[in-house]
Amino acid sequence: MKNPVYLIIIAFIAVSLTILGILYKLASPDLISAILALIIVGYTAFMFLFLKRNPKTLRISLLGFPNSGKTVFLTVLFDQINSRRLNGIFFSPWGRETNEKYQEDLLTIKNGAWLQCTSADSVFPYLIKASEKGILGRRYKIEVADYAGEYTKEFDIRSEKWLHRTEYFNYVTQSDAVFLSIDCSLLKTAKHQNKDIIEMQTMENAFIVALQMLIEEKRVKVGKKLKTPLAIVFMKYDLILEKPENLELYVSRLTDFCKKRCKNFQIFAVSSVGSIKKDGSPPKEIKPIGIIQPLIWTFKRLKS
Ligand SMILES: Nc1nc2c(ncn2[C@@H]2O[C@H](COP(=O)(O)OP(=O)(O)OP(=O)(O)O)[C@@H](O)[C@H]2O)c(=O)[nH]1
Ligand SMILES: [Mg+2]
Repeated sequence: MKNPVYLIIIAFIAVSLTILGILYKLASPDLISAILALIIVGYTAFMFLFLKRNPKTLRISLLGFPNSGKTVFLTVLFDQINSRRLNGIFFSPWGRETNEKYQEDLLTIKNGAWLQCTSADSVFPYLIKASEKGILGRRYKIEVADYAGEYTKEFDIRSEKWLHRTEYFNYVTQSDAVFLSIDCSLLKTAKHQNKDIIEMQTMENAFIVALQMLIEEKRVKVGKKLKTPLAIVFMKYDLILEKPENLELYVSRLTDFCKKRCKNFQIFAVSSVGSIKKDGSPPKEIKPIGIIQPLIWTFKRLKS
């Protein structure tokens, strides 16, 4: 029992029961009832403060092939949610490491350069603090780890890493919500270029396998749907002139699977930076499109 709060609760109950035992012998029933009421009030107030102080942890896994835009997405997302009240919830990045990491990366992008691809041995856990309004409001700690896109190979049947049950596998199958990141630049060329058509199919297959594993791990019964919120996030939406509602047609096998097997499923079109420069570098001024919506939608479902 590592948490001292539990020890305090047990000690509190033990002392209360001892006092009650003594009083039972010495005092009148009215006095005992009054003391019992006081103990219950004290215990409730303590539990209330305990729940408020200890945030509930929610884990969102962000899956996406290399170069699909995950790290840029997290960087700009953290800048956008910083100290903002959205739908009655106060969001902010949590802790020094998270703040330093996203601010450093944001500066790189603002200075006109993209980020280096995430290396396979450097997983970074981005943390968000979310606090509900009001005296009964709870606090949440939301974790989104940024793994290198290379890891998605664990869900690619043609890869030698197929179903290697590493920590990434656990990260995906034990998460409370899932974001699937799809690169719109592939959609743009997929109609014409064989290489991109193959990459799209590989990606769809890998995502379907990952979802099957999640469904298995969450022990979803036959005929029932997965409750875990699932957001398909089309990244780099600035590159494509499609209506958001048409995007799912590019990955219809994946979206058909999600409609059939997932209860909470939504598609989002996101551009982390807005229109980029002609030479492919980040814009002078970052103007994200739809970047906070996946988080707000997911958080709402996780709370309910
Ligand atoms: N047009 C456009 N391009 C973007 C955007 N975000 C990222 N990119 C491009 O996508 C590239 C990859 O972005 P990252 O965020 O580093 O990709 P990643 O998914 O983290 O990749 P790995 O770390 O290799 O898994 C960037 O270098 C940019 O060229 C965006 O909002 N719009
Ligand atoms: Mg990355």
